[in-house]
Amino acid sequence: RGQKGFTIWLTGLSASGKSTIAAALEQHLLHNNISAYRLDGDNVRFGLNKDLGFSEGDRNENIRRIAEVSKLFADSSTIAITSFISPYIADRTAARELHGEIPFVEVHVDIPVSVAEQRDPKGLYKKARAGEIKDFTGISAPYEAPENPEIRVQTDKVSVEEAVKIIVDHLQEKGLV
Ligand code: GGZ
Repeated sequence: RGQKGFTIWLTGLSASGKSTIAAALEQHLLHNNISAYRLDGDNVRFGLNKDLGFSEGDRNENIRRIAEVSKLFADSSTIAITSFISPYIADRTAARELHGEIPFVEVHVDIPVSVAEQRDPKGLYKKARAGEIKDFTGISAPYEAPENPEIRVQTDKVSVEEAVKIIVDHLQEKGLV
């Protein structure tokens, strides 16, 4: 039986742990001979979407293009793992609708803003508080949490390994892997 492609869509604040979970999940799938490819800021925002910033309109377009690309990967029988803040419900809904029959697994990488701000691995929250970065998600730009995601992982409570297990268990339950 050939592998079926689909999309695992991570959403959450900066410093929530999306990229770390995405990388660990990708490794887990690859080690099990399941084709997976991760889309994140490093390989999308510096290339395909380097013309886009962080205004609401640019984020809408960022997410629209990422949804199109993830669908192409899913069409090619690969599991696309996307790791972007994707703060607007309407954009994530559009991404889901674009996928049509292709499964779309939304994962809320959930963390209180206060905890993300304490972590602040890149000092971005500090800069946002100081007004040096404007429109910063959670501080001066909105984050619209998913109302009904397939999966929610609370990264102030579970480890990366536990988060990966929660996601993989869900995929197995749904017969996706
Ligand atoms: C939020 C910003 C901003 C602003 C730069 N707001 O922690 P990071 O650094 O590595 O991840 C954040 C990343 C967010 O890009 P996305 O493409 O995921 O955003 S969206 O889905 O909303 O389009 C952060 C950095 O870029 N960054 N400026 N103003 N995050």
